[in-house]
Formats: sequence, C-alpha cells, structure tokens
Amino acid sequence: MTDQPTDFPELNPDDPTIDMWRTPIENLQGNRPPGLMNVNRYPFALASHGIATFLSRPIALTPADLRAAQVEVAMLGAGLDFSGGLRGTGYGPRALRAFDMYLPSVTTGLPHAHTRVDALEELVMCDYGDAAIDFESTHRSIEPIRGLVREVAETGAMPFVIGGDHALMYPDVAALADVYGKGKVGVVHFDAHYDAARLGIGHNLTHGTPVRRLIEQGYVSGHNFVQVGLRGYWPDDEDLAWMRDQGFRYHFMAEVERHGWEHVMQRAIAEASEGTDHLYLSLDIDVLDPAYAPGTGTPEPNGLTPRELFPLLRRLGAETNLVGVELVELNPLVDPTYVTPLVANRCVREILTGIAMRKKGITEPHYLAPEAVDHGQG
Ligand SMILES: [Mn+2]
Repeated sequence: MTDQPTDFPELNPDDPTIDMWRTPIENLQGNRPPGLMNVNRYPFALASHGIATFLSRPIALTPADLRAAQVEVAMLGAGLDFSGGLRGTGYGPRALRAFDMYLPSVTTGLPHAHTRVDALEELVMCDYGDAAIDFESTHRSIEPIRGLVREVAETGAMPFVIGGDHALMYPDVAALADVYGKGKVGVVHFDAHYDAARLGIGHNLTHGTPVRRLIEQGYVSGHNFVQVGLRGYWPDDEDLAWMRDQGFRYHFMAEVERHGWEHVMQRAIAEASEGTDHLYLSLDIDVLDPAYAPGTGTPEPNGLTPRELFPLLRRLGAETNLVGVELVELNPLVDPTYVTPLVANRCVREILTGIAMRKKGITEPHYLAPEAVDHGQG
C-alpha cells in the first residue's frame, strides 16, 4: 500500500444521524393489541390498487404480533444494494410487493394448478416490513439484518427474506444458526455463481463471499452446502479445490448437460436432507437463464428454465424441513419487461406451495395432482 492516509476516519461518531437508519420509530406496538393488521380497505382488488404488501398479506411489526397471530411465514425485505453489479437490487422487495400482477389481492381459493394446494389459504403469513440497511455500508448492515431475521425465527415463524444482494446470505444464515445452533443448518444454494470467493478487493463481505464467511465462522459445514446451477467463469481452480476440500456438494450445469435435470434434482433433494435437520433455501434469481430473469446484476447465460427450477423449489418445501428462505439479486431497474419480478413472484409461490403441502402431509416425492398430470390417460 502506497496510499497516503486519508484525512479523516470512515465514520464520524459525533454525527447525530449515525444510527438513525437503525433506530426504530418509538412505540411500534402503540395501543393496538398484538396481531396481524390489514392495511387495505377491501378484500378484492387488482394488484394495481391498494397498499402493496408481499402477496397482499397483512402486516406485522413486532414479535408480539407474530406470536399473537401464530404466524408461520413472515416475509421481510432487505434491500442491500452494494455488490449486485448495476445498482437497483435494493428495489427488489418493492418490486415483489407490487408484482402480484395477474391475481386479485387478498384472495384465496386459487390453488397452485399442478398440486391443487392453496398456500395462501393454508399458511398464516404476513409482511414483516424491511430490515434496517445502512445504505452506505454492507458491513454496518449485517447486525441489524441478522437481528431482525433472528427475531422472526425465535417466534417460531419462518423468515422469508426478499433481497437485496447476496451478501444477505451471511446475516440470514447466521441468524438461523443463532436460533438452531452452529452447524445445525444446511443450505441449498441456487446460483450461477459459487459465492465463496477468497478475494473481494479487500472487502470481507460482498455478494461474492457470503458462503466463504459462513464456513469460516463455523455456522455451516461445507458438507451441508448444496449448490445448484453453477456455470460461467467462476470459481477459479484454487477456489474449486477449496470447495472440494470443504466437502461441498455442488452441481454445475455440466451435470445437467450430461445427466439431465431429473438426475440433478434427485441428488440435490437427497443431499439437502442429509446431515442436518434444518434447511435454508438461498435462491439467487440469476440461477435462471437471463432469458427468464434478465433483471439481475450478474446475469449468466445457459441457466435453468422455470420448468426445471419450479418443481425443485416446490419439492424442497414439501420434502425437506425448511426453516428459512431468501430470494436475492432481483434488480427490477434493469428489466423494463417486468419478466424478472413476475418469475420471482412465481418462485416465491412455488416455495410456499411446497411448505403448504408439507403442512397438509403431502410429502411424497415429486407429488403432482392426478387431475393435473394424468387427465385423460385411462
Ligand atoms: Mn449469488
């Protein structure tokens, strides 16, 4: 380093706004009884109307709300926006809230077509608002995000985080390890990239390094990392050797090319449930081919199709013990076609359908409703 020292330190402790972004407004609970709150006046409206919440669910703001309503899945936004390439990933949560495009809001009785299971009917869900983000620093955002995710998980609700860039995987998984124990949570990680880089231009946590940090800190063992969809020009030989040393179970697109998707899906399902009772699903939208998901910071051709990805997402919900989910790297600002928020919405719905199937006891491998899959076949 030949730089001369900077004239001032990074942070000014005398600035009264230094923690403003992470200090909640006073008395969130107010005088209302704890529980879920509907923020819309009418039960039936187009998604273009009303106040947008994730899947038009009611909102909750405190752990007392979650406990009082016995919430099973709490969706929350975490708009980290530092390392997703082109900026705009911070708008991912807002895009998803606004994008239940083809369905009326606050409505149930519309089951998933292929399983006939209605996740919105089966699950007690809410929008838990957004995590505090220091929009000048990934590092300073880690603990507030981790605290909010832990707060949800401690009530027994499943945190379902909408990002935001993939640096989120670190606070999200660390929070679940806080609740379930170090080494007790496995991760199924869908991504074009391995996100376990040893290098990050000096930064310990970027969207390219959360996996490396989680393993180094002992939150997850390499053996309990199942990666699906890798391709492109990472990792380099040194990092790939490290992944093999750590016992990663990774699945490059080369494996799909050689053995087919069904083979990879079977292996991923089997590996996901091996060695741990608690599973975290980390879905980087760039695992999909850019034809289906161009709205992301680091698109990589030759990815999965929705027809491949959706059943595996659903199966992980139905056939494994998910304790948390994140969907990351959705950047609506670089996709004027809106196809990326649409496909992200459907990814969320596939996962929720699987979770609802499990709650109903439908856990047989790759269940599809007979009336959907076998109609007219004798
Ligand atoms: Mn990623």
